[in-house]
Amino acid sequence: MTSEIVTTGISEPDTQKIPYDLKNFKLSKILSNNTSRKTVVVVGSFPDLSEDDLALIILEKSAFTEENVSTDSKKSFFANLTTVENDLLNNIYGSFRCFPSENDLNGIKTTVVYPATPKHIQKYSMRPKFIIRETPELYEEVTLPFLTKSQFSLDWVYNILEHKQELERIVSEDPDPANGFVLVPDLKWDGKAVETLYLLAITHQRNIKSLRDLNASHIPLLKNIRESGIKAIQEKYGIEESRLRIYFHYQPSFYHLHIHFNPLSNEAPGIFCEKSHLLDTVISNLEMVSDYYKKATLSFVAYEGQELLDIYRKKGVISGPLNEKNGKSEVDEPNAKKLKLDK
Ligand code: G7M
Repeated sequence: MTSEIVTTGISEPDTQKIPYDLKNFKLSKILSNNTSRKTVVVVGSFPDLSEDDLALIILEKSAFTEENVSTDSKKSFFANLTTVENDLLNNIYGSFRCFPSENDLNGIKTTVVYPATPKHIQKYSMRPKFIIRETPELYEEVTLPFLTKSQFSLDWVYNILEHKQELERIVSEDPDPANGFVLVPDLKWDGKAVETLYLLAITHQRNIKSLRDLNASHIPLLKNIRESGIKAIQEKYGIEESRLRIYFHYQPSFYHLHIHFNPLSNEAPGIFCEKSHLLDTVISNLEMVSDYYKKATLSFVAYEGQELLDIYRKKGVISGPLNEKNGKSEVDEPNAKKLKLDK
């Protein structure tokens, strides 16, 4: 197997011009506000750019790094306290609101999708969830035709593979067309605290949509991603193999094969058992039965309002009323002009 690992730097600020000014954002709706994850998702617009295009913004308070609390570091919380407000003092207990001056301690990870499609907005809205037990027949009859006609654009994936975007963030790359992949930080990771490290391995092969398409011929690819990914992470971030969670999502949001890497310390969204499939288990299943994922019933989660859920409801697989908005196809258009938002 030809395998070439190139380790480059990450988390250098991107020097591209930002096409919108966050200060001009006008809020239309809060889609979700997760107090334990300290994340809020809002939708609105940049009226200076367009009245019609919608912007989806995810704000997330950053996790602490060890440096943030090290009293040896000039960047630490303790070295940078400007204001300490006293909330309560009672016996041995004290509660304060502290305001550090250092930017690193106050950064808010901000993810923007602009223009956002109705599908993006639906993805981040809080809705009831349902489990769908997808047999191989249901995959062929229902899921596959649906995802073929209606899926998120893969342009961002091809931009990474073709070195058009995120080049400076690449952690390692194996250019082999059959077994190669690119390892990059996930959009969700701020590139700072290794405790919340989140990398994605994206295959150079473009014809594997998801776990469902895997068979024994892909074992060398999967083992290469496993071994080379672990090696690169160990070298660059000092995280041992035994501390890594390496897995697929089913259903994924993007139908080009990719594998998630994060340390166990990162309780990343989507690691719950109805969504994630450990790479080791997938390899082992394929070693035992070469077409395991063609034969298996795979359960996945669908959300209220998702067109796929309604298609399954029409089939009688899931009960519940159909969503009126889903009478028509859920198209991945570049703007969301038709979307009506309640204020
Ligand atoms: O659920 P699924 O397995 O499809 O996960 C896709 C992952 O891709 C998510 O964890 C996203 O945060 C990540 N992602 C999505 N986009 C649009 C980008 C992107 O443009 N760059 C990077 N590096 N990751 C992305």
